[in-house]
Amino acid sequence: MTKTLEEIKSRALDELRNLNDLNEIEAWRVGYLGRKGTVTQLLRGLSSLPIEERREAGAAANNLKSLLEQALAEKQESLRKAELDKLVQQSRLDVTLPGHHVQVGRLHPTTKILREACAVFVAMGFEVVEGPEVEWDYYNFEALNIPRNHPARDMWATLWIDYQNEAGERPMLLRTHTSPMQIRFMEKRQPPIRVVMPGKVYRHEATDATHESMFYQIEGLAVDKGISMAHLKGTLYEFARRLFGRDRKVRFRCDYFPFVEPGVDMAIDCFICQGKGCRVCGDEGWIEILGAGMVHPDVLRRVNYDPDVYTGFAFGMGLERIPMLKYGIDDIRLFYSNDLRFLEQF
Ligand code: YSA
Repeated sequence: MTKTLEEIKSRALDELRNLNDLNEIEAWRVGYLGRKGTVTQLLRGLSSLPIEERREAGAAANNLKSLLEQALAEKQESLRKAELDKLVQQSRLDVTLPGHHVQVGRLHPTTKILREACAVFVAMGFEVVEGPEVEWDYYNFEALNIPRNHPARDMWATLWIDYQNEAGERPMLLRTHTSPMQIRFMEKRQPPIRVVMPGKVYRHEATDATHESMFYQIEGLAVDKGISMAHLKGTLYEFARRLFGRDRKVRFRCDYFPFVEPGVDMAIDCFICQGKGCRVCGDEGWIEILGAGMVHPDVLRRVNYDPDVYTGFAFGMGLERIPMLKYGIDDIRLFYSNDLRFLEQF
């Protein structure tokens, strides 16, 4: 019996030493220590031995069982550790590998020019204020001398909000210009006023090289005693000089807006054709950047300012047209088509 146990022991330990895989080890366990395993069978067979041999053989067989169980536990542990070491080795940070390229964002060209333009006005003593893009008919039209059914409404192809009041009217819209901010600001403040009010505006119109259906405007307003057309022209000339440089030409022409009297528009000579006429300027040689004028006395009265005491000038400029003129961008639609090849140039 002792000889058999010694043979089993050395065979089992030899086999176990050469195993390197958890599945093989499990098969080894079943073969020796499982329900029908060699050692288990041996223990079961003890009952057939004579009583005097049984005790000694039983102790020896149980010792063998414990020894094999311990050898098994150590082997499993060392294999698990080896596997873990392998995993750690594989996932170790290799600082010599090339890194991932992180794309750095930048400001959109509209944001840049908006900040640049506002900074010029701030340097001239204007403050900066923003307002709502969804607007009431009253502020966008009525308070600006453009009542319902006034033909001037056709100048601003309007996107109306699908909301009806009790009278069955649709009084809400996406603002077509930043001019409603003139009224909102004057309702809240008293002269002297010097303010610029930038923001998005929306028009239901076909797009082309110089027209978008969503674009930015900067509204300007100055109200005080003794403000004249000379202040308007001086301010806008200075703005153009600071943004475009001394060499660009500026043109003022009479224009009509119901909320000013007199009204003008201001244009800069076309950067592409130098005033000769091309696709971008529509063969005019000039690109209009803003409408302006002296605030109409009725508008002043509407916000309870006395037009015999106060006068004011106002302007509304298309923001995207400024970088177009400054950097020679020949299509306004590039600004909002999210093409990185364009955006990365700024
Ligand atoms: C006029 C007098 C004032 O006292 C104050 C403001 C104004 C401007 C008026 N509110 C207005 O919106 N006039 S406008 O329709 O001629 O637009 C002003 C400027 O916005 C234009 O000169 C042009 O530069 C730009 N613009 C107009 N439609 C555009 C556009 N830019 C891009 N896409 C469009 N569809």
